[in-house]
Amino acid sequence: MVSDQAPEISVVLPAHNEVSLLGSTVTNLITGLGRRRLDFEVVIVENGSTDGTLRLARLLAAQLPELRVLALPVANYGAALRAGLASARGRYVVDFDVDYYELAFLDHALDLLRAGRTSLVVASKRAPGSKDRRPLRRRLLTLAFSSASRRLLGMAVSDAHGMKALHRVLLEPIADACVTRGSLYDVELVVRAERAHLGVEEVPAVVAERRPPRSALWRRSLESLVGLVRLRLVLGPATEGRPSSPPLRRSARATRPLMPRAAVLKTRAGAAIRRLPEPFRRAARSRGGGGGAGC
Ligand SMILES: Nc1nc2c(ncn2[C@@H]2O[C@H](COP(=O)(O)OP(=O)(O)O)[C@@H](O)[C@H]2O)c(=O)[nH]1
Ligand SMILES: [Mg+2]
Repeated sequence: MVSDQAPEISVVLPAHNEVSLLGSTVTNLITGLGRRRLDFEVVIVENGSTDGTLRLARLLAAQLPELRVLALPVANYGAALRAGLASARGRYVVDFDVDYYELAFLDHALDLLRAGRTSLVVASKRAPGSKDRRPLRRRLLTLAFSSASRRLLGMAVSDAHGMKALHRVLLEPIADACVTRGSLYDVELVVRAERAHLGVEEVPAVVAERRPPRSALWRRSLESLVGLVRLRLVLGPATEGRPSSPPLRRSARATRPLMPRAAVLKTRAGAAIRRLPEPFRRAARSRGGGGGAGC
């Protein structure tokens, strides 16, 4: 459902070289959100893609009024997320990855946010009740990174990377204060929110690998470690002259049945894929074309 006024929900979707997944992800999201009769917008924030992602995003946006596209010149995940949060108009903002999104998480997070129970909901791949179906080395990397974040920064959530939902106005000053760009933007956002006692709640996530990692794991580990040390210098330790985070809230996960792929393709958003130029249509078909994790 779309209106001229600010929507209740903005879904922010950073996208970099996502030509094979973007079409199906957008279709799933718009179909699933529409079926819930939510008032929403989806904001794709692209930067630095070399595979036609920006063109695809704009072609989709020309057909789907709920979809907006932002483009920045240089590839940078944190800068993209920051720009998406700044441009979001919704009362609540949900941050999904093109290859990792779950509308059951959105349902659950929305319940918590609307009830005023919390201002930031983080989906954790390590919380009790989560199902992490990624390969062992990816799980180990998440474990190591989360442990280092807790030790160095006093982070209370068990995993800060991935899906998040937040109360936009309450988190705006925190998002503005973050100095990190790149892949650790999420960690800084969560740690700052915890230290400001804004109310952070983690919920268990279900995650499977939809594609192999796009950068070598050793390189990613090294970058993450350097980033964490830098962040510790910026933020200081948790207990130095400031109260540490309040006790973390955890809640059980909500589940919803998936919508079959064929059903998604028959929707208005699915039709937008069928009208794309052939190379984009083929890419969407070869990587799942609709249905899947999100509805
Ligand atoms: N705009 C933008 N998005 C990015 C960038 N790097 C990653 N992303 C997006 O961030 C999300 C997570 O990236 P991904 O490569 O799957 O990282 P991983 O899940 O940590 O392996 C996806 O939606 C990507 O398209 C970037 O430099 N710019
Ligand atoms: Mg990913």
